[in-house]
Amino acid sequence: MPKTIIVSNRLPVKVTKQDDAYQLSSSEGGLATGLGSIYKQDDNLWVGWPGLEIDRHDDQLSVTEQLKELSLMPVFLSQDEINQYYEGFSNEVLWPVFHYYASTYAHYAEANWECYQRVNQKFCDAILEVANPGDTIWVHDYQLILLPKLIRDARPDVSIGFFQHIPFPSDEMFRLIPWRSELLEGMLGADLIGFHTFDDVRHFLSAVQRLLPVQVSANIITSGERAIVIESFPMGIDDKKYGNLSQQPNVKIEAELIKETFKNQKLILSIDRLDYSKGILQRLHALEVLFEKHPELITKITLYMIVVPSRDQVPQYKELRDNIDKKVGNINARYRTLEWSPIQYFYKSFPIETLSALFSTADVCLITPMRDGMNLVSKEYVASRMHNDGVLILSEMAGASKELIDAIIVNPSNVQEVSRAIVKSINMPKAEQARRMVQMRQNVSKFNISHWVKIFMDRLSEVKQMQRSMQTR
Ligand code: GDG
Repeated sequence: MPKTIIVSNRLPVKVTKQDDAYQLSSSEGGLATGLGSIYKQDDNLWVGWPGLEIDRHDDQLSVTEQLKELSLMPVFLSQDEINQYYEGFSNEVLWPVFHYYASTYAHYAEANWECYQRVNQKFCDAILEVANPGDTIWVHDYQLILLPKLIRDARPDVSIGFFQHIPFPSDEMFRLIPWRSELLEGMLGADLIGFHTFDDVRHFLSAVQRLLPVQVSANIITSGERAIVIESFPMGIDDKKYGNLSQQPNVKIEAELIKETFKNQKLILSIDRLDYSKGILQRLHALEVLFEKHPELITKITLYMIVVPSRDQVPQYKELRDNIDKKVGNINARYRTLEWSPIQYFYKSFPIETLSALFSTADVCLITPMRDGMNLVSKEYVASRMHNDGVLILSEMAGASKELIDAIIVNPSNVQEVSRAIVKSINMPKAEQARRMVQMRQNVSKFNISHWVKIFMDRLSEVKQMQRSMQTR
């Protein structure tokens, strides 16, 4: 029976080493939950890096056995490979260029590109050990852009889907990359290529048209004998999980505590990974503008800002972290009173129950990335608002803004506009909050993660059938 293989850089598992033994616990992020209905069935499996360096052959064998029980198959990477393929190329070329930070952060090093190619080949070799003709392979994200072509060249008779979770930039930005054609050719090994938004699709099609000798007609690219379909599939979340979490007794107790602590204020929540694309400094600037223009709001609002640690050994990220520390310090020092601080800033991650308590308590959720493929936090806030209240302020640069059109949509660079949006949201009448939230909740619940997985997989099999019928004509 044909099987489905999911491939991503990281496996949906947390591997830790205690004494000399490796412990596994499955990490149920949104993607893992959505794809659980697929990779845990029959002979299906998920291929990826287990998340830490395991260099002894015996340890690799024992971890492989343990992972097999969970339908997971590891690709082991050395520290050098992680440094060059993951940090050096994926995060210092693809991430900055795809988020429009080419001139500030992109670092084009030939050695990292070579390693990126080698590691993509390593993933391909692992897949070829298990893939048979007729199987379906769904490759995820920018770390594995070359993989669809590598698999296609070795096994022309499989179905390959590729989904990119981060934006695809305008071709003016993309074509700066020295290895731009190889990257596009890599993706075109897939039968179906998906992005979060129609804008990403549009940018990808113009880059292909401009850089490769292929034919592009509407959203179909013809390359030799093959037709490749490019479409948008906005990713959803497990909405019921967030609704249910907010009703759990322990979460309700935590929510009550938060309410009590901030009882005389409007609580504004923001949650991001530490990244320059998330617009954290610009958001803080908007808060400064707000206090300058509206001194009456001093002591009346609190920004509860969670920044989840990420890559803070890398100089640019460390610098960003230092700048955030400094800016938060300045604002707090300038405006705080004995009983009140304008910003409650946390540089750490929290259990999902605490996030849920915050989501269900915050009067406003303020999400202002400079660029974001989708942004799932915005949808998690909406899914947690069981009483149809609360206001979402959302950057127009997040993919989610194309769906959550009842949010207050802002340009994150326009700090005046963001500060006005905060004033509007804290004064918004309950009836308007409800009208907007009901619409957004319907959207988040209808287009949830199961729906996303289903439409991508259904479309992939339709595309494959279309290709087969073209070949038999
Ligand atoms: C990439 C793209 C795209 C955050 N803090 C904690 C925590 N989180 C969870 C959130 C959310 C996830 O992490 C973050 O997802 P985002 O979508 O916001 O952002 P990226 O990590 O940059 O993800 C993005 C996504 O892929 C999917 O395609 O939307 O655009 O950049 O689920 O809740 N979870 C816990 N503690 C925390 O402190 N437990």
